[in-house]
Amino acid sequence: MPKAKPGDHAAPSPPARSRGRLIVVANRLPVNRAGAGDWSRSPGGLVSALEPILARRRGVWVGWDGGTGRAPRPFVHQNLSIHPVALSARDVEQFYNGMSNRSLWPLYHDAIRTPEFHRRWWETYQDTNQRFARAAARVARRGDLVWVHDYHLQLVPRMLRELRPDLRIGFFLHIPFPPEELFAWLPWRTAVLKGLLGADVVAFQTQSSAQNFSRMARRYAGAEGTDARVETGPRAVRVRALPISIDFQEFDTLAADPKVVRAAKEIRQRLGGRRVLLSVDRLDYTKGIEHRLYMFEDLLDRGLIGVDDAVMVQIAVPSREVVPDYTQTRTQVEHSVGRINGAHAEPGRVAVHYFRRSLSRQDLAAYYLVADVMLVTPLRDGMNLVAKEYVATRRDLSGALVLSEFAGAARELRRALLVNPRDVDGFGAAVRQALSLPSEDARQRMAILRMNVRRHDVHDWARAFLEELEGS
Ligand code: GDG
Repeated sequence: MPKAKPGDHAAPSPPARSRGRLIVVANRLPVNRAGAGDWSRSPGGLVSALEPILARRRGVWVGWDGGTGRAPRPFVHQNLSIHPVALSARDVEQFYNGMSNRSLWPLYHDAIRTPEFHRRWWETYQDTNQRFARAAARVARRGDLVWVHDYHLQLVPRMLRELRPDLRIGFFLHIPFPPEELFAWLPWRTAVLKGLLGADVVAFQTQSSAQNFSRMARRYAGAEGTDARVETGPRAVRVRALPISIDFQEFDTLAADPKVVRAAKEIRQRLGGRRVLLSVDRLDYTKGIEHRLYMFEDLLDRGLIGVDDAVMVQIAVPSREVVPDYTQTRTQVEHSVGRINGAHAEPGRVAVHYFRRSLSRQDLAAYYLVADVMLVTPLRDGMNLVAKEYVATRRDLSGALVLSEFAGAARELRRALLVNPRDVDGFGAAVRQALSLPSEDARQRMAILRMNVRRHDVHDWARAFLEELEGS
């Protein structure tokens, strides 16, 4: 299948005024309530990815405000038109925590935890998707482009097309699309495929996700065609692999900010000048935090690493805490950290620093600067922006990235030290190699990694997607 490379789409864009608006439909709004009637931009993968594009194009965002009361009336926040969709407590339970995060999320991530399927969750998923589709149909004007995001809203493209056949509709899945062995489990697989096939363009993080989708569409939804173009009746749907990226410039600039540099120096001193192994993840079972701790513990137990030389810093951002698998993961992680420190810490020298909190963007960049080795080792991940952010902050070309083969990012960041996080020996060996990489080798690797991310930044990604959509 021809892979659309974001870098191939560098042609000058037509002036903004000649185009319609861009309507983003996503589960969450890009703003959080910061007090009575006050809103602030919220951090997170999708928001950081789309912010720069929406700033350059008249943008509308349709999404949930995170509450369970009546939805606030539409409003404008920093030039972005916000259209909140209301969810009831029952919707949050069944559509969000249930169908989205206990059925689809684990199923699409290799069934690392067993997905549960309940008809009542599915019914609420359909109703809620219908509500998002209606909201988008109300807001959209003729000529606007609609860009629907992620696994929560897979039925929206078809529902929206039924309401508004005049619109161009695109869909991007941020998480992996699973192979048949897993996708076939889904009791509502045909409905999900037909939902997605309502779009003009359906795009994924990787080639294999795109292929999985096309195959499933042919097998279970009566579609015909190739991997790159599937036809349902008279309509053709473009299927693409368009890996998401970051705002390289933002992180590159942040890394040179004197405040960030000062903060990094202070963190390094506080860590006792030891070599730093860093990880930053949502506290999610897909991120492989337990496997990583196990690998580190194994190196300590075998005396291959000592607390005088190295320290591991795990920043874990609280996530989906009402879902039982997440509570369990947290307990396991905290148990492991306690066990490792119990066995290996010395006065003034812990083996693992564990921070369960979210950091400001500046502090995050400061930690990236401190990290001699960055460990990004999910068991399965659509892309993983943290890996790209780390690379973007390494202006002096120092540092090493240890990256899981199971992150979408591994397809592009080939010069990272790639590992299978379940292979404790291989993983440990890669970490030791990262700690002792000759500086010229490390610099060459980092230079190439930085070039990859600089060339394929979030602007290229969005431009590539919108060009596909406009040309469809
Ligand atoms: C999904 C897919 C895909 C993290 N900690 C803090 C913080 N972050 C920011 C990071 C990064 C984002 O959150 C996390 O993005 P990831 O890509 O790592 O992961 P998911 O949340 O699982 O996102 C994933 C992504 O969608 C985009 O398509 O890559 O595969 O699972 O930007 O910097 N930000 C701040 N403080 C923190 O403590 N401010």
